Amino acid sequence: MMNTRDEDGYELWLRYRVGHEPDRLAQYRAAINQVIVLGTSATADIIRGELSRALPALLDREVRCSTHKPDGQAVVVGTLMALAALGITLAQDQSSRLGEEGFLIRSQRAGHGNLILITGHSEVSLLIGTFHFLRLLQTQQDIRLLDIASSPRIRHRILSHWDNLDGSIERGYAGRSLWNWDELPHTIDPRYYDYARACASIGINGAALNNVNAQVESLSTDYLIKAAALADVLRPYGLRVYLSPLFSAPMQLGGLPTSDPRDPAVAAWWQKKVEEIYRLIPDFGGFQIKANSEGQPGPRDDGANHADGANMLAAALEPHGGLLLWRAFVYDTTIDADRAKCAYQEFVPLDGKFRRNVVVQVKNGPIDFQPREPFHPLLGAMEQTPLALELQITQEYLGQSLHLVYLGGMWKEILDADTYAQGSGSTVARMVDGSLYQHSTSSIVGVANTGSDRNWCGHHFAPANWYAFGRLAWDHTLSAETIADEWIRATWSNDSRVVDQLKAMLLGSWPACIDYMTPLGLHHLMQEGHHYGPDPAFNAAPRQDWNNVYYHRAAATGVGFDRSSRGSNAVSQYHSPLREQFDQLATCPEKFLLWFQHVSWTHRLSSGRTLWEELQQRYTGGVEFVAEMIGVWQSLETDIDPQRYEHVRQRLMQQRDNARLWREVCLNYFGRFIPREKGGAAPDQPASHHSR
Ligand code: GCV
Repeated sequence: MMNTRDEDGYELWLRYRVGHEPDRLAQYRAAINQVIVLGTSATADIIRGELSRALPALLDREVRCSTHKPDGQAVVVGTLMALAALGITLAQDQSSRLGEEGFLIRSQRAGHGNLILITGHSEVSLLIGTFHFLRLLQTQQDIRLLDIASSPRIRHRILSHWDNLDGSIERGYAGRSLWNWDELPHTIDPRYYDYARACASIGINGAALNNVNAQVESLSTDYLIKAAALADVLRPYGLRVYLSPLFSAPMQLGGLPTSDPRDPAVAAWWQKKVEEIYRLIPDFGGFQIKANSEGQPGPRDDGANHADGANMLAAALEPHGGLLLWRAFVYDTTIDADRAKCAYQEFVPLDGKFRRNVVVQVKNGPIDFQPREPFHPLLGAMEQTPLALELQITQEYLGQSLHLVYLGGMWKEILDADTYAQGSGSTVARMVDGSLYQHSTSSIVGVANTGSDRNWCGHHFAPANWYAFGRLAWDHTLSAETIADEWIRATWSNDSRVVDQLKAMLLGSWPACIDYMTPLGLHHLMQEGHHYGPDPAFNAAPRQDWNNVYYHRAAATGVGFDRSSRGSNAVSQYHSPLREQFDQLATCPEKFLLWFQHVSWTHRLSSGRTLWEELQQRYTGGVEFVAEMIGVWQSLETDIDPQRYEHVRQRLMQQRDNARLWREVCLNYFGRFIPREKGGAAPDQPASHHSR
């Protein structure tokens, strides 16, 4: 059947369309006659609004919504206390383990009917639970005997917006910033509410509003009032706001002669500033800060270290319950000539020296959000400091909003990676959720891919990554496949043929992107500046470690960065047995081969092919996958609404052309190092560059 109803993607995964299975529809209609939402708070109103929007659409009939006692088959949403006041107690009480945001969804017999109870300790937990219940309907689950208890595994689940105060977004590929700073605090764009809804639906509970490359004005009273207006919108949805301050603000904003964290006047300035923030935003989440990195000011400017800087800010936040997320994205190559080693060397000696409310925020890999990196060695190296995992949802190095690349698999690979910090089973996930070292706080941060584009993220498939981030932040044990399945059903269709085809596309898209960009452990081959498209020959940056030749080191002898014990010895920053595994050519996993080893072009890989042959095979395989995605997408034309279909089709064509360019430019370039008789390409004119 032709799907003609046009959609523009604005509704994201909250489209609420009737499913394809008639039996399920009958079941849902029987179970949901009435909806009762207890409570009068703003959050209770949001829940009422969401159910009144979703249920008639999903059930294709009206549903009574009230605050009265249930009669017959009803969904009842209320805190445990509110349910008790109505005489409803849970048959089995699991509430003690729920925490503040966890929820229960229970089928329970009461009086003349069957109830579905959605409950928890706080109203926000009810909102998250309500969205979960709606997800069950959106994904056509059996709801006859529900017994779900769910709590977040990670406490702080934050979207980080690299949004500038002038409305531009650093590494943003979906239009302008969502925050209209010029019009705040008076004009509240309705879109803020929809942003909050989308975040709450996947359990995100924090938004860092401004770029970590910070502008000092973000801490001025004018801007704090604007941030407070946003906080007021986000609060009933369970989201707190965070800000990224400029470390030298005491000088620029406060007129002090220094921002040395050891200077009492500097500490006092921050204390007053933080007090001002909490007067305006009583539930302010805290600061996320980039210091002494890529030109940002920091404590080292005054000869202090990262702990001095972090502790001074943390001390100001602590009385208010605020968190300090101190980024470990630092690479001062006077510390080590291998950029991948720098952060570890600066931070490991500081373990144990941070205040209780400091969290050190570590990117997933040691370089910078490349298509694939091994996990950052810091993630296995700090026992006494809670670590936040920073992931990048916006696809800076993965085709931005022009390529369809689902990142669920990448993030699972990182979360499931075993650091061996406390023997086997010491996964990154356990480090991040705090369970490995029994930390009482835990955090995960995703660099947002949202913007003012009508479809939020530029590409209609990019919200899959926003969604996956939220779902994994809530429960990192979910599989990339389960998350993809949910997102597809809610975003596109419940038709099993569509679901299967789209799932294969999503799950194959990240491996394909690695292959057509940076296979076998290659990294940092992109064009400078905008970071879109290939440029392996690039060697003109002001810093060595911004050059691509620094990373691949291609020569007649072979290719790859020797980080083994014979080279930079970055392998030593990993625990055994990884360190030994990565150290040897024979045992280094092929996916990280050229990350850790400089390998001869004629070296044979597990496929039986030489390295050079394998590289060609990988690049070609990646391109072929994109071509296949186009075929699959075209076969679904009648199942997808026309506007979204055409938009995605065009982007897939662009992705295919760009993937081909990556293959041509990279193989052409690397081929120059290989003698012709061994199959190398003739030295050739550089292939044309793609400008973004
Ligand atoms: C916000 C990379 C990006 C920068 C970004 C930086 C960071 O270098 O290219 O745009 O700056 O990472 O994470 O701080």
